[in-house]
Amino acid sequence: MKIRTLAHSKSFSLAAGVVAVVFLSIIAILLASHGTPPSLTVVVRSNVVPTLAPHTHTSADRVSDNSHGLALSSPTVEVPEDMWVTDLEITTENAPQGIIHHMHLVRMEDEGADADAQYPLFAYGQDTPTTIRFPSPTGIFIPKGEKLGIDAVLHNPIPPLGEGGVYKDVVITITLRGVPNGKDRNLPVVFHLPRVFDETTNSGRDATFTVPAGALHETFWSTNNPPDPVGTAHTFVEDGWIVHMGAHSHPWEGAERVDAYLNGARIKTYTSHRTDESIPWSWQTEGGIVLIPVRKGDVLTVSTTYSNPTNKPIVGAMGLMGVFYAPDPHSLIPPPYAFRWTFERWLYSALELINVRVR
Ligand SMILES: [Cu+2]
Repeated sequence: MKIRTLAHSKSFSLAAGVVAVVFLSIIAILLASHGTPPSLTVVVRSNVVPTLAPHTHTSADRVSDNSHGLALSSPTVEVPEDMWVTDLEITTENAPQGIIHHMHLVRMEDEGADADAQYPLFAYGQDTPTTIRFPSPTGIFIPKGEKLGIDAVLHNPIPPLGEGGVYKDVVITITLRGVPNGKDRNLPVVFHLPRVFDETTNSGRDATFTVPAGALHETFWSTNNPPDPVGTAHTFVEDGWIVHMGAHSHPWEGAERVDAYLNGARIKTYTSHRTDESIPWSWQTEGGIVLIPVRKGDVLTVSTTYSNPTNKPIVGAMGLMGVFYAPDPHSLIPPPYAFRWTFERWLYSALELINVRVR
């Protein structure tokens, strides 16, 4: 009995040792894949808004209308060295976060350029998370000397639609944290913003559409008509990964969901909820890291679903999907990713075959 126990405990301690080694290896791999801590920081601060006043907002108003939204830009910030942005953070000074309707980080090609004309490197929406982190080995690559700026619209309707206070000296900021060249980031992400909008009433930069009176779970679609200057739908020109997604809609105007589709098959759904039930305007739409393999020629579209129980149309509804895409999975990233890409692509193709086309 004694001997058996001894033998048992020996094999047990050997097994425990093996388990411990495997466990520690997994931890080490997870830590390694988490990436080098950020060592570079660039902060872009908006111009100061001396007084942000509240206003009344109805279903007949758009955020982009004069006296509703307040357009805001920033002084230009020059990036001092090549930088791989690993995470982003949006903050507000002297006002609650909810006063930002949207904020774009843009390239200012020339001093004094019209920021609104630039395609954003990143877009934040009122209901989207205030921080973003990119999975290693991806990041936003910004070369030394790049000039960055903010292109934002503040919106401060009175409750229950928004905060509606009077705020002095309001500033909004975006903080970029990252690492220099030669660290563990080598796969640059590109931002796309497929969106739903009504081509008969606007160009897509405004990106609004009308929800008819009495609409019940009505779905509105992005178009897929080339040319595609503002990304109403996106056709991928290379194999790659979608590595991060998030959505913006107007749950306070009856938005129920935003869906993304690859070649017509739904790949992602975002819904909104209040972060604080006692605060009617505290809407949050979750977003985050995803790993969705895409193939050259795949088409990404978006839809959003609204209900409008009132007898008046809602003219400023929105539905957008922010997507970070990393091209070329084979030559730049480590073999396990390439293998996974091939496997998951095969899986997606199989799923597409059996999926009921939704469009
Ligand atoms: Cu909006």
